[in-house]
Amino acid sequence: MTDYKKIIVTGGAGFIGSNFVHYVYNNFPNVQIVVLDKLTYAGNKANIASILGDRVELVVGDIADAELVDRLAQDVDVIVHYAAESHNDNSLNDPRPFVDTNFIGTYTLLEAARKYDLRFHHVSTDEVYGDLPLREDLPGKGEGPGEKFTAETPYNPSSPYSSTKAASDLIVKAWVRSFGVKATISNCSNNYGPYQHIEKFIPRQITNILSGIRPKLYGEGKNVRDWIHTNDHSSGVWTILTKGKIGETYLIGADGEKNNKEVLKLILKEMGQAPDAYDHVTDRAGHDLRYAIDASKLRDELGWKPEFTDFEAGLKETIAWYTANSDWWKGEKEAVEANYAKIQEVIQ
Ligand code: NAD
Ligand code: TDX
Repeated sequence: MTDYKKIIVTGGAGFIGSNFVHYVYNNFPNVQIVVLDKLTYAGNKANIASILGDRVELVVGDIADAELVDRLAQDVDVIVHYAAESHNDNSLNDPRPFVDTNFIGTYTLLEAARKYDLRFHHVSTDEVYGDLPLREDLPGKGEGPGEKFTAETPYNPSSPYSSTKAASDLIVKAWVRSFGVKATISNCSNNYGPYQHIEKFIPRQITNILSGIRPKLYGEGKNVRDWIHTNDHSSGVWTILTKGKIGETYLIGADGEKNNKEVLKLILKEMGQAPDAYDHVTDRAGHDLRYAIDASKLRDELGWKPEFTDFEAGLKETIAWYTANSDWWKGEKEAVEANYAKIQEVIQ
């Protein structure tokens, strides 16, 4: 249980943030939630519409708006910070919003946490560590020392997105050390589940198939991502918020490594498509090869464990969700694909 009475969740109308808001709403009936979200192209009021009311309030605004943040911070105990510009491909086209939101926005929230002595949790990504070699190229086949990310792995981000997230992690650490802000950080691997924007890999391919468009695989599809269901990310963040040690970084992951081609083949199979019914397209610039999380610190020290570890079952449910909720994504599909068409060429 927790003594927290009122929490701000930034980015709580986005994919992972809204799943966290539902998680807290469903599991902790005494907690009031203020969602602070700018409702960018990635934010959607519909993600939390069913629970808005007495316990959940949506404030539409920018985390870099110091006056607004100061006002909201005055009567809460906690800021859980999810808001970000989150898509690597967008960061390659136009990095500026990533600096404004991920860096300046985080700074603005930290200053409010400092002023009002709030508990602060910063939601970050494994991409701050750069990438790892493929398992087959490593002496311990991916399980040896240093062959997964840990909290000790040096920062080495590749993209404007991941570098601005790395920068935000670093100022959180500095605000803990210099000003005594009561902060923790989590770095999580790739999430999947309902409400994920259709620009991202899994929902893009599902909604392509539902729209009669061939799925698009970058390069040869050998890049590995370490998939975790977004509900497990939520329980990990809550565990850190309630049991984590101030100043510590915890990595969140559920041992879900798969290469992109494997994931796409599972989607094609589940959706009754031929195994080769997809296109290879131009690879992402600077495309990270492999991410893999060693979550033993969170498991061993705080007793967390993931529950939704059957990836195929989770993927099936996710496909069913996008199939049943076409109203949620259909209006945006054409624009998302037109945007991709500008940067990706079919190479087969
Ligand atoms: P998302 O793009 O789906 O949602 C981001 C949300 O933040 C949106 O609701 C958007 O409106 C809001 N937002 C953006 N700029 C804002 C601003 N200036 N002020 C207020 N709100 C703003 O992102 P997501 O995939 O849900 O990621 C959420 C967080 O989790 C991010 O910090 C991301 O770095 C981190 N993360 C994501 C993953 C992943 O797999 N998607 C993995 C690890 C960590
Ligand atoms: O159409 C596609 N085809 C494809 O092959 C897209 C959109 C992606 N890909 C590849 C690129 C990646 O190797 O799939 C993989 C996953 O791509 P994204 O969904 O764009 O995720 P990624 O770049 O791995 O970053 C995600 O995980 C870490 C989130 O978007 C980040 O916010 C998070 O920090």
